[in-house]
Amino acid sequence: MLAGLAQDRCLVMGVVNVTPDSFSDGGKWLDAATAIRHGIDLVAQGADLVDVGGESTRPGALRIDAEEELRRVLPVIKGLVSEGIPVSVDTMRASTGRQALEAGAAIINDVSGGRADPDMMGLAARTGSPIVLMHWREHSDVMQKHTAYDDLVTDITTELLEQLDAAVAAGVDPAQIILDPGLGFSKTGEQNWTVLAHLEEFVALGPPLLVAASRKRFLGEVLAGRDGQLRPTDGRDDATAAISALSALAGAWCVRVHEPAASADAVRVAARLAREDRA
Ligand code: PMM
Repeated sequence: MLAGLAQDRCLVMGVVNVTPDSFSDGGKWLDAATAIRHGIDLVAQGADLVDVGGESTRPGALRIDAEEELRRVLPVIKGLVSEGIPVSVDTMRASTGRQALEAGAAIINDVSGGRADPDMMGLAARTGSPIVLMHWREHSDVMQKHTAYDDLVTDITTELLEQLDAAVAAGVDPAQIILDPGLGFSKTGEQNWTVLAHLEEFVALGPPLLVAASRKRFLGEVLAGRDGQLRPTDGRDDATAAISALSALAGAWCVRVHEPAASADAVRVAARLAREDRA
């Protein structure tokens, strides 16, 4: 059992972005009290845990400094932990991760998979904290210039396993590692669909798999109107829930979503269906 969370079905992680500029909810939860209330609401909607992040990673985003990141996330993590809510901290910085763990966070969610901060793997090793290692090539300001692959699924797998090997070499317990193919990070819209079509291969690597498609641009593209306009972010939650059902059926450990209600139902449907003998 990872981070004390049940594993009889795919889990649902709700998102609280304490940022002014995240692509779908930037600025909505910037004040700590509002962010805490939102996290509590996500759990009421069916989230099993809440992911708290202070640094936007949308394509083109610039980095903020460590003090500002900490100022944004720490009160929110403390507030949610005091409500008994399992929290993950979405950070690429070991210093932020350390303080978040001290404040009671249960999981480190590092979108750089340990590549951005050389101290991150050591932190996970020392604390025994579960850690999400996402497939990542470059920081958000330039990541979309790094979408060339010889063979998409093979290359992502190879690079993810390099990150996993680095973690284990640094002393991280393999049982505490979660992998994530990193939808939208150094990937084009088309490439995201290819990744989703091969989820079972990522599940077969062994570690629990996190899938985070929620509201991303490639969903806006597939839902575009006749005029070619992308479906706005707040109209992408039904498609997100569809991806949650498909991810759960493919064996994902967890889906990361902004609106948990429909995904919480979707993962239960998938779990029930998975129990049927399809021979
Ligand atoms: N995507 C975003 C943020 N954090 N974490 C993981 N593990 N995987 C992701 O794909 C991921 C993430 C960007 O989306 P947001 O701005 O809506 O939070």
